Amino acid sequence: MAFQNILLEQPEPGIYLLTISRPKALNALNSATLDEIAVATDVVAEDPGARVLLVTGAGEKAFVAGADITEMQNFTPGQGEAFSAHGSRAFAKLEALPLPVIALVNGYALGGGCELALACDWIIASERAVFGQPEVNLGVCAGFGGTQRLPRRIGPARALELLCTGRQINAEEAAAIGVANRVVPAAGLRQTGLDMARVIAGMGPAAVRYTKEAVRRGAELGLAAALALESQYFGRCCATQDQKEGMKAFVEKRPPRFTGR
Ligand code: DAK
Repeated sequence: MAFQNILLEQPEPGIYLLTISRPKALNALNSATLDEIAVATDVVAEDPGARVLLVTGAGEKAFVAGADITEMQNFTPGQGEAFSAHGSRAFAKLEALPLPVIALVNGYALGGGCELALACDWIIASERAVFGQPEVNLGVCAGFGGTQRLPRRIGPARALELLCTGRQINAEEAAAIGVANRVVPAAGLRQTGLDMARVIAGMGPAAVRYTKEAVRRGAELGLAAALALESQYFGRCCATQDQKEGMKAFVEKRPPRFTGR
């Protein structure tokens, strides 16, 4: 598929790599890029063989340096709200994919870039990564989910500090407060992502899918309802051939051969 602002590749069976690529603007997200992210997400969603999606930025400097400031500068209130909703829809699609979505943050992840990373299930940061929500310095609040996903990830007090000061943090601090899961050398970022994706792609696909759904949907519920949901998904896993195969393989002391059925 021909995209202008992103690349969608399949480096290995079941593993997709989405790269935001607008080098002249440090991969900033304009409307066209948001549309392409949504289309690429649909492509992954429609592939029954898809197991993991990795999301990264092209080049050495930026993951995504934010929403496109040149596009936003003369927005009317109506255009601003529509743009925010546009980004939120694209990111919600990504978040709702029935497979793990991992952000490989290779450089600046500011504003909408930080929000894109937060819409992914977890983040691996290169040691050169910089995270921040500098929107208040541009006279706007975060508009692609930052006021909601950042506090859910790191708690309201830490999130409010970053959102209200616009302070940028390095990879080490991002990992210490739970924005990123881990920090790796810049040269090893892609390989770390691929290695992790390969591990996940080797697991029972339905088990991984229900795990994500249980965590995501459960977070919206009270504990009792969330535990009931988990039991339901556990039961559904027991309807798969892969559950029989996984447990038989354990008993027979051999690696499982999952088929996705
Ligand atoms: N948008 C457009 N162009 C950008 C950009 C951005 N976010 N970030 C960088 N660029 C462009 C620069 O203008 C420059 O273009 P030329 O001058 O070469 O034509 C080129 O990328 C290289 O950038 P620099 O020359 O500035 O590179 P430096 O190494 O000196 O600095 C930097 C790198 C990342 C520190 C700096 O570029 C920077 O501060 N960029 C802006 C970061 C930022 O503020 N990001 C947050 C954007 S605001 C909402 C909807 C959405 C949002 C909010 C509300 N509603 C509708 C309510 C989201 C907002 C944001 O994300």
